[in-house]
Amino acid sequence: MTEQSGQSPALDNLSTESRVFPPDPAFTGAANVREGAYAEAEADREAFWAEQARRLTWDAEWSQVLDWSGAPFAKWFVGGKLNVAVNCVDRHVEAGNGDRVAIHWVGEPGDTRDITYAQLKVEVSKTANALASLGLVAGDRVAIQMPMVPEAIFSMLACARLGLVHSVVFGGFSAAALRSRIDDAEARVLITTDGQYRRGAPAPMKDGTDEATAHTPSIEKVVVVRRTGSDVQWTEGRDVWWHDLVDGQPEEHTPESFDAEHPLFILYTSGTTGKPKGIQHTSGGYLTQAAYTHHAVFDLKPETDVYWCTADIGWITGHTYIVYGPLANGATQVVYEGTPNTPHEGRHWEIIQQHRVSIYYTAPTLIRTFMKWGADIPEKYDLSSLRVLGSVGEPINPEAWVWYREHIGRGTAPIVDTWWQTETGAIMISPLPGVTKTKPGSAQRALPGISAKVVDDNGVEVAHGGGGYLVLDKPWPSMLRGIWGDPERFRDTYWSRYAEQGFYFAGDGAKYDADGDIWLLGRVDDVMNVSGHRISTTEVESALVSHPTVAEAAVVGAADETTGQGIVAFVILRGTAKADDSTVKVLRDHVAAEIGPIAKPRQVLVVNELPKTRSGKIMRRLLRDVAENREVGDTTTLADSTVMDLISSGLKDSA
Ligand code: 6R9
Repeated sequence: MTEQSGQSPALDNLSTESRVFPPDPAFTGAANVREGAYAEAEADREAFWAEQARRLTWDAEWSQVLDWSGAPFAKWFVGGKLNVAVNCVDRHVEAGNGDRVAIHWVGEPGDTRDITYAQLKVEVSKTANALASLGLVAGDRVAIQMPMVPEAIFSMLACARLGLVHSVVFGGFSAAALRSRIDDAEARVLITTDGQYRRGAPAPMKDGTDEATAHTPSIEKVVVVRRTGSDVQWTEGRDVWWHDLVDGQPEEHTPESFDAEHPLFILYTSGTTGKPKGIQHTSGGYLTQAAYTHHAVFDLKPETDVYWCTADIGWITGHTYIVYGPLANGATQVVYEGTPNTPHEGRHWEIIQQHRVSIYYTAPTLIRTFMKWGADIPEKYDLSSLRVLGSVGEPINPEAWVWYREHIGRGTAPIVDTWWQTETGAIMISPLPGVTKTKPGSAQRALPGISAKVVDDNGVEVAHGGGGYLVLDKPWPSMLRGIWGDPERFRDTYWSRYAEQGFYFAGDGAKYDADGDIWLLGRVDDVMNVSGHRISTTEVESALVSHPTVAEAAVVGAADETTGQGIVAFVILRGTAKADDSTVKVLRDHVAAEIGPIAKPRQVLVVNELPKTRSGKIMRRLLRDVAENREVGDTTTLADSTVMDLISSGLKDSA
C-alpha cells in the first residue's frame, strides 16, 4: 500500500484501489479513541463492554455482563435496570445541560424549531402521559408512521419511557406494507400525521394509514399530528388529534426502570422470502453500543459538535444514529424533514453552513447524486465546520469516497465508512477517525470489542487477499434478540449456515486485502440494495404476480450508477395481456402501491420464458447479465438452453 494525499485519478475498481489516507496528527491528539482500545478490548471483551455500559445511568447494577448460555439468544447486562428515555433526555438536564439544544429541526418548507434538552424532557413526558392515558402498558406495541417531524422522536422516546415497544414503519411504505407490520406485531396504537411535505408540496399520509387501519383489528387508537393542515377522513372514537391528546398533559412524568433485556423496538426488514422480518432489539446492550459507537466512530464532542445524520427514522440508521446514540450522548443535532433538492440542490450545504454542522453522516447513493449535480454547488457554501464525514447503507465506490473527501471534506475530514445492519443494531466495522489510515471503499476493521471474519463455505477464515462471506464470530451488545414471533426463522436465517462454528451469517460477501482490512462486496442472498434500502427480490416478485395480468415474474438487482442497484423485473404475461408501455406502467405502479415507491422497478421487461434450472430454480445470474447488458454467462445448467436466446431476441424486437 502506498500513502499519498489523494491527487491520483479516481479509480473505481476495488481490486486495484490502493490509496491510503493517514490521519492528521492534530486530529489523533484530540481523538476520543486511541489505537490501544483494540488490544484492550480484545484482552477482555466483557470488561470492555461493561466499561462502555457505564456511559449510561443504571438504576440497578447488572450481575453478569453476558449470558450466552441460550445462544443464539443473548442476554447482556443481566439483572441491570435502566430507563432508556431517561438516559437520552432527563439525565442531561439533571447534569446541568438542559439549555443545550438537542435538536435543530428544519422543516422542508423552511419552518424551524430548536428543542433544548429541557424542552425535550417536557415533550417526552407529556407524550408519555398521553400514551399512558390511552391505557397502554409496558410491553404493548405502538406503530409509528410519520415523516421527519419532532413528534416522531417524542413518540419513540415516550414509548421507551413507558416500556412500550415501538415499530416504526418508513413513511414511504404502502398501506399494505403498514397493515402487515401492524398485524404481525399486533400494535394497539398507531401514531401518524395528516400529511407530509414531499419535494415542496403537501402529500397525504393519513389516507394511506386509514387504508391500512381499516383492516387491522388490533388498532384501538390512531393519534394524528397536524403537519400539513390538509383535509383528512376522521373515524370518531378511534382517531384523536395529537394536540388534543398531548397538549394538556402534565409536564412531569415519573419514569419506571426496566430490565436491560426489556424489548425496546421492532423494526421490519426485508429477508429472502416475501415476508419482512420483525427484528427485535432490547434496551441495555442496544443503548450501550449505540452510545459507544456514536462516541467512538464520530469522535463526538457533545459540547462543541453539531451532528447531522441524514437518514429517516423509518430505518435502523435513524433509530440508532438520530434517536438513541446521539441523544444518549447529549449531542446537538440537526434533523431535516425533507428532500435534498428542495427547494434547491444546495439545501444540505446551506443547512451545514447555517448550523455549523461538524459531523455529517449520509449514504453513498446521495453522495453519487451530489456528484451528478456537480461540485460547483457545495463550493458556493462555507463547509469549513465539517470535521468528520460518515457513510452507511451500501459499499461506497472509491470514486464517490474521494469526491466526498475532496469536495465536502476539503481534503482533510476523515471519512468513516460504517458497515452494520438492522440486525446488528449499531456500527460493527468502521475506521476510527484519528486512528485508522483510511482506504477509499473499505470499511476496514471491526470496532474495539467487536469481532468479524471473512470465511469460506466451510467456515474457515480466508487468507489475506482472499474473499468469502462476512460472519460475526462473537456476540455483541446491540445484537438482535430474535425475529418477532418467529424464533425458528431467526435460527435459520442467521445461525444455521455456520451452526457448527456458532457464527452469525450476515448475508454479505467480503474480502481481506493484503493488510487484512475488510472490503464489503454486497449481498450474497436475494436481497437487493436500492439507494441503501433493502428490498428482497421475492417481495417484488410476489407483488408482480399479485397483478391479474402477470403469470410469472423474476426480479434482479442490476448495477445502477446512482442508486447502487436498480430493480429490473422480467415478467411473463397471462393469455391476452398486451406487452406494451401501458402494461409496463401499470405493473410498475402496482409494485409501488403494494410495497412502496422505493420498490418500483426501474425496468419491467416482458418475456416469453424465464431461464430455469432442471430443479425449477430461476437463474437470476443470467437475467442479471441481460439487465446489465453483458454477454450472457454459462447456461449449461439451464433446463432449456435456448431460453436465453429467446429472451435476448425478444427484448431486441420490443426495443
Ligand atoms: C445500516 C443499514 C444492511 C445491509 C448490509 C450491507 C449493506 C450497510 C454498508 C453496507 C457495505 C457499508 N451495507 N452499510 N455495505 N458497506 N458501509 O444499512 O442497515 O438497512 O439493515 O442494511 O446494507 O449489505 O447487509 P440495513
